[in-house]
Amino acid sequence: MQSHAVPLVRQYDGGLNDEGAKKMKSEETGASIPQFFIADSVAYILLQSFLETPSLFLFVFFAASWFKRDERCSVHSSSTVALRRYSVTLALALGLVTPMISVVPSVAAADTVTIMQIEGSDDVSPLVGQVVMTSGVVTASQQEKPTQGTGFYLQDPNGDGDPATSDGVFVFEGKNHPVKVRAGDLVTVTGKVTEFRGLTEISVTPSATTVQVTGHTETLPMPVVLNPPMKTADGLRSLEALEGMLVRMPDGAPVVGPTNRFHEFTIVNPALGVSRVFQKDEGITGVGAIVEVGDQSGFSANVKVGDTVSGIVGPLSYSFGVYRVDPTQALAVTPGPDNAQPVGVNVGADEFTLGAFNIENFFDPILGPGDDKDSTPSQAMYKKRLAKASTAIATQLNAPTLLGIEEAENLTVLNDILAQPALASVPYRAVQLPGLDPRGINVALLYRTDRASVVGDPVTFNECVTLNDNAYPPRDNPYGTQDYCTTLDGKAGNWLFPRPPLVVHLTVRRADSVGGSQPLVVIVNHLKSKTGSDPENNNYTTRRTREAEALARYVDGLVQGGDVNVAVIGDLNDFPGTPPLDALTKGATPGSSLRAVVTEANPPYTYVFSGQSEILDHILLTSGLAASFTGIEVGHFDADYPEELSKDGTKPTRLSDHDPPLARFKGTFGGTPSVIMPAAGRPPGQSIQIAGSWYVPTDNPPDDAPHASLVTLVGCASC
Ligand SMILES: [Ca+2]
Ligand SMILES: [Ca+2]
Ligand SMILES: [Ca+2]
Ligand SMILES: [Ca+2]
Repeated sequence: MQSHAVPLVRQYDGGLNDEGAKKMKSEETGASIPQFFIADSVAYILLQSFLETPSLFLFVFFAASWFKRDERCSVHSSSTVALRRYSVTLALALGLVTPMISVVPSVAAADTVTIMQIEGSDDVSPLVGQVVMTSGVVTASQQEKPTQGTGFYLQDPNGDGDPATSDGVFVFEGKNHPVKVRAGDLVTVTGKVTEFRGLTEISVTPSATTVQVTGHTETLPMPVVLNPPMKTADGLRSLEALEGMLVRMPDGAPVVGPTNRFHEFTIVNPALGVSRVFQKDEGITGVGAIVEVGDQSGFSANVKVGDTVSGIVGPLSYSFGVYRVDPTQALAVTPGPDNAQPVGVNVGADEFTLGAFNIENFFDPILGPGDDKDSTPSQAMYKKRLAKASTAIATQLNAPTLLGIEEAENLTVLNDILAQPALASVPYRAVQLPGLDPRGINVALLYRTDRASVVGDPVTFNECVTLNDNAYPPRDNPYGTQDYCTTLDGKAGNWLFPRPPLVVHLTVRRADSVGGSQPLVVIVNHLKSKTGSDPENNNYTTRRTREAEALARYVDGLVQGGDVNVAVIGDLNDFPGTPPLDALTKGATPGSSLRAVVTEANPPYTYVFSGQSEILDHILLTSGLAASFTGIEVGHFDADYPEELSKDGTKPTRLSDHDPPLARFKGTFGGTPSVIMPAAGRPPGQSIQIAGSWYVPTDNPPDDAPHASLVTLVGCASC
C-alpha cells in the first residue's frame, strides 16, 4: 500500500451551519467526491487517524467567537495515512460544550497520481472531476502574464516511457499567484482535474498548501521534437499525446499563418516540405500538422506567411481547436519573399479588369446611431486606413476598371478613399446603396468613369424568408425592426440578405480612340459570414446556401432577359465545393451557369485562417462573359501579413484580412450597347418570389441615416 503524507481534507463548501450540515449529510452516501477545496485554516484541529481502518475521526474545536455562519475550515492530517477512500467523522463543537454538528461525510483523500495518469492516452483525462495531488518540475511559468497568464506547466521529470500519454500538464491558478514558481522548481500541487475547452488542467485554488515548492533543478526535461503528420486525425492524435509537455519545433519552421492581434502565428514542421497549407488540403492530405505559436510564456514575433522561424521551444497548449507552443526563449526569424506584388499591370487598351475587395470593417470616425467604439476608429486611424486603401487600389491593384467593395460603412468612406492623393488622378465613382447589416457595412462598386458608365439605376434585391437562425442581432438593435418582413403568403419573416446584393448594369469602353463598348452586369455580394456563437446555426450554411440560390435565380432571370455578360463577385464566405458555391456553379440553367475563376489563380487563396490558405472571395462569370475572360490574379498583400502592419499608414499591406482577386478581360467591344434594362428593377422572366427593396442611388446619403424608409416590398415578380 502506498503511503503519503497528504493534506487530507478539503474545504467544506457548505459552511458550518445547519444548511451546511444538511449538505454534508446528503454527501454521506454520495458516490462522487464533494466539490470542495482547501481554504483558510480557521480552527485548531485534532486528528486521529486509524491507518488500517477505512475511517478517520476528526474532532474540530472552535472557540465560540470564531464560529460564524458560512465558516470554512481546512483539515490536515498530522500523520502518514494510506492512499484510499475514508469515512471521516467530523465533530464540531463550540468550545468544549455540546457538539452542534456531527456528521460522517464520505470523502476521499486527494489521490496522489502521476501527471501521466492525469493526462491518460485519450482526448479527455480519465480523472476528470477528481481532486488529485501530483508532483513535477515547472517547465514554464505564465504567472507574470497579466492578461491571459493563469498558471504554469508542470512535467514529470522522468515520464513513463509511453508515447501515448503526455508527461506534462497545465496548472490553472486564476488571477492570483501567492506561491511564485519559475522554470526548474519542483512543485507538488493539489487540485481538481478539468478539461477546459479541450486542455487538460489541474485547477487549483492557489495557496501554500495547494502549491508547494519542494526544490529546484537546473535540468528541465528534454523538449520533444514536434512532427505531427498532415493527416488531420493523426496529426491531432500526435499533438494531444504531447499536450502540456515541453516541445520543440525543428529550426527553420515555415510560417503558414501570420501573427494575429493576439500575437499568435502558425507554423508547420520544415521536414514536411510545404510552405503553405491550403484549406482544400483538408480533404486530401489533411491539415493536422499546423501548430500555433503563442506568446503566453513571454516570447513571440511579427511574422508573415513564408518567413521561417527558429528557436521555438515551450510547453504545448490547446485552445480554440489548435495546439499551441508558447515559446520560453527569443525567436529567430528569417524573412521570406514579399508576396505583395502588384497585379493587373500592363492592361491593354482592349482589356479591362474587375476585382472584389473586402476592406475589413472600414468604418468612418463618426459615432453615429448604431455605432459603437469598435466600429468607430479614431481620426488618426481612419486617416491611416484611407492612405492604405487608396495606395492598395492604386498600386497593388493598378486601379482596376471595376472594383467591388465589401465592408465599407457608407459612401463618405468610399469617397474619402477616392479623394486620397494616391487615387486623385484616377476618375473613380462609387455606387453604394443602404443595406440591412446591423453594423452598417454594405457592398459597393467603384468604377472608372474613363472606362465605364453605369446604365440605369443600380438596384439591390432581397427575399423575405422564415429562416430561424438568429442571423440578425436582438430586436432592440439600433436598426429597429428593419429585418422584419412578411412573406408573400403572410408569414412573419426576415430578410434573406442582411447585405443585399448590389446589381449594377454598365458598359465598358476601350481605353483608346478606337471606340466600341461592352455591356456587363456586375453583382457585388457579401454573403452571411461563417461566424456565429450558436453552433446550432451550422455557421449559417443554410442561409448562405439560400442566398446563393436566390442569386443563381436572379442571374438566370438576367440571362434569360438578354443580359448574357454577368459577373457575380465578392466575399461569398464559403469555399469552392460547398453548398453555396455549388448552388451558383452547378444549379443554374444552361447559359447562365457560373464559372468560378479564382480557383484558377496561382496560388489560389484570398484568406488565411488558422494557418490554412483558403478562397472566400470569388469571381463567377456567365459563359457570355467568360468568353472575354483572359486571366485571374490575386493581390496577395493582406492575408499573409501580420496584423501589426494594419496600424502602419505608410504601407498598403494588411489593410484587410482579405486578398482581392482581380480578373482580366479582353473586351469584344462590339459597338452599340445591348443592355436590356430590367423592368421596374426586376429581371424579366424571373419566376422566383422576390420581395425586394429597390433603392434610388444617391451620391452621398447621410451617414447612418435611418434605412427602413427605403425598404419597399414589391411582391412577387411573376404574380
Ligand atoms: Ca508518456
Ligand atoms: Ca486536449
Ligand atoms: Ca490531455
Ligand atoms: Ca459611423
